[in-house]
Amino acid sequence: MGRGRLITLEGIEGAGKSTLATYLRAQLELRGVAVRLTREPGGTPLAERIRALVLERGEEPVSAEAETLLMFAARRLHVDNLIRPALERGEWILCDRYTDATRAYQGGGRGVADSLIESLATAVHPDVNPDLTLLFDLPVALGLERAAARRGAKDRIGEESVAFFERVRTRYLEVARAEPARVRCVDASQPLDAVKAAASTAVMALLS
Ligand code: T5A
Repeated sequence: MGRGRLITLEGIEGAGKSTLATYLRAQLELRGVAVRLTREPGGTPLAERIRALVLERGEEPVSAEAETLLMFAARRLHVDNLIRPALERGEWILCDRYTDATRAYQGGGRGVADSLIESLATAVHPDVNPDLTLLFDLPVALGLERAAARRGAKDRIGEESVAFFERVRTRYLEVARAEPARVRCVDASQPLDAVKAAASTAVMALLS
């Protein structure tokens, strides 16, 4: 059995990642692929506890660097205990956010140095990088509107300013431009059926 595939889904809040992850899992399963749906921060019991810590609104300040380290601590648990073993069993992983989210949110949004993020990425997952990343891109106002319509209280990062999410979106697009072979940009402002078709085409290409 060959190694599985790691597919990551990225974008600002409300871009449609969770909706598309569920859809793509069903499409792959129809084709007989063993698929695991997971998310970051989180994906394992301990990493989910870090998620709760990093997203909760508490009294104690969380610096951008501390936030970055917590994201990578959760990621290492996720890679060691879920992602790498599943890939080695030949399973495909659909992961709702991965290191590009740290590049976009902590790097673009908060101004954490690229050198810190890239050295942590190399240390934490030198051998586990996405085969394909789907970047669901849409205007910030539309993403925030969709996210607000869907969910209740915002978490600590979700309550950031429009300017913050503009920086996040810009950084995501920079990552896509820098790595066109890995990152497929999907226009997420389209009707859902069109987004599903574009995402599905990109993922199914990995089967051939
Ligand atoms: N974070 C995470 C970091 O800062 N650094 C990191 O390294 C990592 C890994 C948690 C937070 O953590 C931060 C980023 C986040 O702030 P999260 O749990 O992924 O991230 O939370 P959100 O991105 O906030 O998740 P959302 O649920 O808001 O966004 P999704 O999953 O992109 O959107 P989804 O699928 O839930 O869709 C939202 C709504 O829009 C509709 C859906 O039906 C749903 O109602 N929708 C559409 N409607 C019309 N047309 C379309 N094309 C649509 N697509 C979706």
